[in-house]
Amino acid sequence: MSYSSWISKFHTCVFVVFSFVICAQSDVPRPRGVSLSKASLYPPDKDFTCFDGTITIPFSYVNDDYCDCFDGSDEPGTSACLNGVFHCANAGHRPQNIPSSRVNDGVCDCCDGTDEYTTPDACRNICEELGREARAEAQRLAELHKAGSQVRIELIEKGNRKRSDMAEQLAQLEKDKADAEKIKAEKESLKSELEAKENEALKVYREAEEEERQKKAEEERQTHMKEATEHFERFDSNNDGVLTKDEIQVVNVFDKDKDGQVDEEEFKYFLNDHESVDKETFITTTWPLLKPLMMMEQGMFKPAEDPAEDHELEHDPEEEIDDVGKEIDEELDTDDEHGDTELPSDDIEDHDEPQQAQTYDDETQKLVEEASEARRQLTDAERTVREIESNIRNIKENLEKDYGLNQEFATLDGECFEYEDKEYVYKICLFQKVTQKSKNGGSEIGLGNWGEWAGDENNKYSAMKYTNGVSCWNGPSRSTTVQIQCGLETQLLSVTEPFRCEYRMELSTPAACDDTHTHQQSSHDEL
Ligand code: MAN
Repeated sequence: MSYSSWISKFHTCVFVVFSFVICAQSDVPRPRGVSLSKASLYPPDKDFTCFDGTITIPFSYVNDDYCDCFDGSDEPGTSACLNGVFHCANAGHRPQNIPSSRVNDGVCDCCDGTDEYTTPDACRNICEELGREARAEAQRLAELHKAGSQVRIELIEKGNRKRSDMAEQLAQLEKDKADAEKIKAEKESLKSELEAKENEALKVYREAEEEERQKKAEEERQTHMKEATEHFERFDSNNDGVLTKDEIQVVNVFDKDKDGQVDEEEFKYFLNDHESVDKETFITTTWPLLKPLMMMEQGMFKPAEDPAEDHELEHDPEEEIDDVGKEIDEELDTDDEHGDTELPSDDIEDHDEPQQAQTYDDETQKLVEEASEARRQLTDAERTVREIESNIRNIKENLEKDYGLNQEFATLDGECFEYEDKEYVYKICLFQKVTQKSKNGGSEIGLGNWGEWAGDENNKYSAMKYTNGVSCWNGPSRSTTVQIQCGLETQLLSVTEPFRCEYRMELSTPAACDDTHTHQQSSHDEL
C-alpha cells in the first residue's frame, strides 16, 4: 500500500466507543492501540483469547482498563497492563509501538497524539511535520548513498585489484623463497666445505698453541708446587710432615683478620676444618688461600689505582683477598679456556670469524679468508630468506583480513585519519590502530589495535572494534568502537569517551554507501 493511500484511509477512521476505533474504508475495525497487522486477532464478534493462549474473555473486556491477560494483550489501548503494547498509527510518519503504560500519562509519545486520548488537546498531531522532515532526511540519505555508491564501486575495483596484486605478490614471494632457500643451502654446503679446509689448515696452528698452553700450564703447576712445598716446609717447624695449629699460630700471615692472633676461625679456614694438614692438603687447599694474603702483605696486589685512594687505608681486606683469590685461581686454572684465545676454534659455528691477529702462512691465510667470505655469504643468504618470510607473513595476514563483502574496505587498510577535540588529537590508522595524544605534550597512548568487525546482525560492517590498547589506570585496556556510516569522503566525524577508556568514533566513508540498503529501509519504515 502506498504512503498516500494509507493516510487517506486512516483519516476516515471514527472513534465509536471509549476504546474502539472503526476505520471505515480500510474495513478493519480494531480496538484502540492495535496495529493493522494485529487487527485480525481481535474479532469483535467473538470472545478474545489472550495472545499467550492462557485465558479467553468476553470481547467487551478488551480495553476495559482492567488487565486480564498475563501478556497484556487484552489492554493495548489502556495503561492497565504493565507489559501491554500500544500501537500508534502516526499517519504521515512512522508507526510506532510504545509500552501501554505510557498511555494517558500526560506525555506525548506518539506524534499523532493518540496515546493521550483522554486529553485530546494536550498533544498536537505533528506526524505530517515529522514525516516531512523524515522523508527529506531519507531523501538526503538516499542521494548520499547513491552518490557514495559510485565512489564505492571504484573502491571495490581498487580493493579487488589490491587483493589480486597481493595474491600475485604472495605467489612471487613463495617462488623467491624457494630460490633463496636453494641459495642458502648452496652457501651452507660451500661454507662447510671451506671451513673443513680451513680447520685442516689451522690444525697445525692449534696443535702448536695447545702444546704451548700445556707447557705453560705445567710450568705454572710446577711453580705452584714448588712455592707451596717451600712454604709448607718453612711452617712445619718440627719437620714431621704435618702442619698443626701450634705451628701456624706463630705465623703472622695466618692472622687473616689482622687482630694480632691466629684464632679458631682462622684455623678452621686454613686447615679446612681439621686439626692439621699434611703437605698434599696444604698444597691443594691451604696454599691457594694463603698465597693471596702473602702477596698482599708483600705489596704485590693493590686495589684499583686511584691516586686519591692511596692514602686511604680502609680497604676491605676480604674483598681484596677475594680478588686475589680469583687471580690465583685463574693462574692455576689449566682448563681449555686458555687454548682458544688465539686461534679459531674447531667449532667455527661459535666463532664466526677467526681472529685475524694471528699470522698464518699464505696458503692458510687464503683458506681462512675464503671460509670467512663463505660465512658472510651464508649470513646474507639467511637474511634474505628471513626477509622474504616476513613479507610473506605480512601479505598473508592482510589477505586473511575481512575487507567487506566486496573488498570495498581493502584500500583503506593503513590509511590514517585524525580528529582534534579541545584536549586531544586522535588518530585512527584503519585496520591497524587507534591513538590519542594530549595537546599538552606527552607520548601517544594506544587506544586499541585492529580487532574485528562489530556491527549488528543486519550489517556487521557498520562498526569496527579496536582492542588491547594501553591499560587504563586501575582499569581495563583501552578500546575503541568505530561506527561507520556512508559519506562521500573517508573522514573521522567525531570522537567521544562515553565510558572511561572506552572510546567511540564516528567515521564516514563511501565504502559504507549502499543505495539498495537505503531503499529497503524506507519501505520497512512504512512512511
Ligand atoms: C588519559 C586519557 C583519557 C582517559 C584517562 C584515564 O588521561 O587516556 O582519555 O580517560 O587517561 O585515566
